[in-house]
Amino acid sequence: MAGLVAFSAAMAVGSTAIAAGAVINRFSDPLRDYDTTSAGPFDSATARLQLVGQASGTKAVLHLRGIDPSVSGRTFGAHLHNAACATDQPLLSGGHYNHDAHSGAPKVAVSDQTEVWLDFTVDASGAGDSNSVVRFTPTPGARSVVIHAKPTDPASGGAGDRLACLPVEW
Ligand SMILES: [Cu+2]
Repeated sequence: MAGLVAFSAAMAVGSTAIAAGAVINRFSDPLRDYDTTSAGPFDSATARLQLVGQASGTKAVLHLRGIDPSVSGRTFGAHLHNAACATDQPLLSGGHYNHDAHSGAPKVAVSDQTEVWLDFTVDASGAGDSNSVVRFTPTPGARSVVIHAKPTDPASGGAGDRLACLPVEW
């Protein structure tokens, strides 16, 4: 752990000044439904995403409410995606936000440290919460938190069909 702390401190030296614990951005809105022709568990759900600056990167915190409790106990994939969120347009959100790709790294790895993965499990009240800590600050843009039908496969980052999204832009 001591090594990890030292590494974090070293990383912070070269990064832009974002005060540790400062909320970079907070987004709260009803989810946009990707399939308005059929009923789904997220049709009445709302979501809130907070991005909090930390010494070595960002903590992303996701809260969902109003999910159909019939899916209680199920885990759904959720990720920060590159592009905008709009009703009935599941492909508009593009691929996953991957910081290797955004920073021009020679090799783009797929993991919960290069991307923002926010899988959550629905409780009996229809709520779901998750958070993720990454060692980067996502670059600004009009982006989406996309909710998927399945948990995230840690090898591929895939999580099945896109069900709904939360628009986020900073
Ligand atoms: Cu995704």
